[in-house]
Amino acid sequence: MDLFADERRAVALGPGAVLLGGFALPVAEGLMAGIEAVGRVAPFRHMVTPGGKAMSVAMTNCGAWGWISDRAGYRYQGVDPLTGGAWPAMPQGFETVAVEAAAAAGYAGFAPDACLVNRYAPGARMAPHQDRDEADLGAPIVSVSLGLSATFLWGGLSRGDRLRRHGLHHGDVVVWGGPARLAFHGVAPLQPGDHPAAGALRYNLTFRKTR
Ligand code: MD3
Ligand code: FE
Repeated sequence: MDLFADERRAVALGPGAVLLGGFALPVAEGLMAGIEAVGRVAPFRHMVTPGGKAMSVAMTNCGAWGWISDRAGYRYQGVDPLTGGAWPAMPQGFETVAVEAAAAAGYAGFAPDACLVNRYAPGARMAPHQDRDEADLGAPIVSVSLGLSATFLWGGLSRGDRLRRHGLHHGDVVVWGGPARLAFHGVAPLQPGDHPAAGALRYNLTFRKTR
């Protein structure tokens, strides 16, 4: 099935970064149901940074590996520290939309083994950072935005590089690979709102190949 219908926009945000506007809209309802199912097994929680502060974004994971942060640092692990059990498997439709988006952006054969699920309430933000805890930096990261819109910030390979802003909306997918893979990026504080599918919240799925 080709989800990349003609009316959807593919925009190069910059070298290696491809925005597939609305790519996940046809499956958004199923993704929302999957997020709810994941949250029942591995509850959303506010992880603590190595510096000891709780993150404003609530997180959980699905797939074989999950990203966690605590006083000891950042890492992927196969066991949820909150429950002591494995992370839930990726729900129906998660892997398919990520693999199809990657292929549409030129990355055939993307095989994600982790999906980090971020939940933003009004005021939640993500400070600019690099995603570099994955062993295979040749694989892209695929992000899917759901619910309220957010202002995404992204810069260059150095922390000091100027940040550009881009709105990310319900159903948007971005594939970050090649020269964009190690770009600094973050999310501005979420503005209050009411979304038909997500109420006062924004969700973001990031699919990663960690090994
Ligand atoms: C650019 N999440 O989970 S998604 C993260 O909206 C994260 O929750 C944000 O940054 C969010 O690590 C942004 C867009 C994104 C994800 C990964 C990237 C952009 C990226 C990796 C490299 C470069
Ligand atoms: Fe990130």
